[in-house]
Amino acid sequence: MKRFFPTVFVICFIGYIDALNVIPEPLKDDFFAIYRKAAVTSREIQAAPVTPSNITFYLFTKDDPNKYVRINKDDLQRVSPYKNSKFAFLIHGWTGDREATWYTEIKDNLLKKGYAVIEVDWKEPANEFYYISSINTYDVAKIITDLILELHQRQGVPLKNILPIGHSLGGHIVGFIGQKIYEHTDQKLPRIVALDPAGPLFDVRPADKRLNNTSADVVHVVHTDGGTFGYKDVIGTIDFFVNGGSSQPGCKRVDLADLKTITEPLSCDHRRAPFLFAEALAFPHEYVAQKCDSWDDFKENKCQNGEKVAMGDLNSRSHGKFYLKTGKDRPFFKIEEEEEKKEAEKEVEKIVEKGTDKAQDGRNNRPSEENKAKGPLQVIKDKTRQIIG
Ligand SMILES: *[C@@H]1O[C@H](CO)[C@@H](O)[C@H](O)[C@H]1NC(C)=O
Ligand SMILES: *[C@@H]1O[C@H](CO)[C@@H](O)[C@H](O)[C@H]1NC(C)=O
Ligand SMILES: *[C@@H]1O[C@H](CO)[C@@H](O)[C@H](O)[C@H]1NC(C)=O
Ligand SMILES: [Ca+2]
Repeated sequence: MKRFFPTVFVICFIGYIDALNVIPEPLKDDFFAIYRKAAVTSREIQAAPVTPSNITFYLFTKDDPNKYVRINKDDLQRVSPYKNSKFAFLIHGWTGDREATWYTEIKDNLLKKGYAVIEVDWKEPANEFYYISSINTYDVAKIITDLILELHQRQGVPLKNILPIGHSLGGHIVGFIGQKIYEHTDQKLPRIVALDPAGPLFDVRPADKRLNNTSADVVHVVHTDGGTFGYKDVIGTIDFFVNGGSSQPGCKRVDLADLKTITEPLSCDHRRAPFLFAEALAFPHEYVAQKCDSWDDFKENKCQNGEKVAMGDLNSRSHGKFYLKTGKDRPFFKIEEEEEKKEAEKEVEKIVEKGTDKAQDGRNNRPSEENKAKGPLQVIKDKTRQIIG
């Protein structure tokens, strides 16, 4: 694994490097810098080994949502009184730590559902250059798995009560945990949750070297930044593509040709995933997704009879691609009327364009400059007026 050095990627990223020179100063530490860091240092850096001392586990229970006890695989006595509850593990991503802002929110929502929650801090291995942290995920997963196996074998916690939830690189860690549990016990975890699992360097790995659809019985995936920092394609057994899965309302588009105009973190889309999931746990009825083949079909209401699943439903056994829309501010399930109207206008524009394409095929007539200037909504209104008199 450690030999799997990304020399190839370095060459591929030369193109990005030029673009990165224009990144504004405040963003230099952002996720995007992974490409440059990987390129400059791939031959100079030796990865430090990951040991159990690099990973800290904080146990929270319903008795006091604000108080934790630290546990480790050799000291699980504090867990005994809770051995009949479900256990969720929260696992952050690159450059993260236990202060990850989403931990508290998901933890509190899960405590209310009767879970005990273990916040995992793997900050040292997570704060290396990206490609090294991405390789560290495998060893981090091994150490977390060792603790889960102790919980299971010594404390009698059934594997069906274990729920790993990871964001970004943590999304692949939960996959490796599921696979390792299966290797050790011949049993699969019932569910793992990957929140915008990392794309860079993983999208070129074969399926057995990353999260995949056999990592657990249900591999529950939320996509928010596919193609940039997140994994773009279907990777689980149930994949939720929020707002299409690659860009989120209220986040600016990442435009490599025009990075100077960007003032917010480039990873806004990517960071949205755990907060959407937190809300989906608290308000399951506000996060109902629809099974559909594509975002375009979903937007054109072609899947209205399709199956519906709540994104926060931790018991669903459904398979496939699911789509839903959200708004741009918290709570994200609120979609402003203004946004809806814009969306609707865009849709109409498309339909009108398609219509004129068809018209061109048949009669070779182009949309008139006059109609273009009016805008699609007005054109439709005018046409309707003509028809109904
Ligand atoms: C893990 O901890 C050891 C000692 O505490 C340290 O030397 C090592 O660099 C750490 N590993 C990583 C990957 O940070
Ligand atoms: C998923 O990864 C595991 C572990 O590497 C591998 O055994 C399994 O075949 C992979 N599943 C798929 C569908 O590729
Ligand atoms: C996993 O994905 C592979 C292809 O990527 C597919 O052939 C297989 O049916 C999937 N298995 C499950 C359990 O979804
Ligand atoms: Ca994006």
